[in-house]
Amino acid sequence: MRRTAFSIPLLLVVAMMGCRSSSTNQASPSQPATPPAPEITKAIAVLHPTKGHDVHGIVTFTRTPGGIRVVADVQNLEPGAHGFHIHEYGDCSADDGTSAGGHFNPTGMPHGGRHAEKRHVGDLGNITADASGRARAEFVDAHLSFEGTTSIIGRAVIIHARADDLKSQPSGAAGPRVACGVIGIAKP
Ligand SMILES: [Cu+2]
Ligand SMILES: [Zn+2]
Repeated sequence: MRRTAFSIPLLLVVAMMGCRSSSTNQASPSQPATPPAPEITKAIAVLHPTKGHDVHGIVTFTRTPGGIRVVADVQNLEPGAHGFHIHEYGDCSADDGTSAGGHFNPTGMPHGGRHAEKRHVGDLGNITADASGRARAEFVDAHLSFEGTTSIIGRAVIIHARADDLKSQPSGAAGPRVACGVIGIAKP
């Protein structure tokens, strides 16, 4: 009698401990600590002038099936072509914009035009300002992305004083930087 009364609760405790430890073991590898990041569908860079310039603009980046659609609207430029690139660092703190570093080049390629076989990911060619100093451009680029090593999020858009010749190394001889804007995540 006494022996039976003692052994039943003991068995229950052992069984419960077994349950608890096995459920803990199953939970930790299958459940991530944080939920997955939502997919980014749109990004934006608000361009501010570097010291001594008055260039302003907005560049939006939108995910499409064929790549990232780039829409640029820039004002107060000298009429003509201006180098238009994504630079490595999203840092526009320097007066001359040099804090943004060189062209964004995660694939180790030479500088080129937007349609060149070999180019920096950040090589978007030129935008051309009309007589009023306004430049507008729209195109889809398959080299840009919002994730992985070629992600442009957190990098910078730079507009140059002169045209990118699409061949000079390492940056197309486009001259000083007249505007800079950090690429951030936008509301879809
Ligand atoms: Cu540049
Ligand atoms: Zn380049």
